[in-house]
Amino acid sequence: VNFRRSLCRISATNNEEASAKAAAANADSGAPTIFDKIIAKEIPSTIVYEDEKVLAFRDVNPQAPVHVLVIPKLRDGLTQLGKAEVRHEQILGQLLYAARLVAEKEGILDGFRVVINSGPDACQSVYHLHLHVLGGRQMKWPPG
Ligand code: TR5
Repeated sequence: VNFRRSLCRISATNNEEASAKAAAANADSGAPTIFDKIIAKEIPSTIVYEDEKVLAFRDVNPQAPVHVLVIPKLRDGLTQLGKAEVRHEQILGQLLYAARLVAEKEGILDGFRVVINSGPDACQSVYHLHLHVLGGRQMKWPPG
């Protein structure tokens, strides 16, 4: 797992010690994350879509011309998709539908990708469930 995790890019640092610390800090501890501060608007973000349950904002490190994160405003224990429970069914559907609204707003309905990284082997770095909506360029398959 550690070997695989080292393939995940952790922030912009290539300092090993800092990377190890960042990885430890980013483990799924259930602690509040940076996204709580974005939801509370204590940290600025570029909001693309918002409703009662869902917030969508631009990723700070975009991997495509359009790269938007769609998150539940209430995390409710949903730190990662791998921990979803039946009570989360409704919000999971709402997030996916919001991803489609974002794609329409961003003009990428001709082709876009929705990605959820769940857990360390998938390089999840923020433990508040989020969908990545990516588009605006030709996407490749298979993903890395
Ligand atoms: O790696 P996973 O799937 O967990 O995705 C987390 C995403 O959050 C990455 O694509 C990051 O670029 C993104 N991210 C991290 C921060 C951040 C952000 N997007 C917008 N604004 C952000 N702020 C203010 N702070 C971050 N640490």
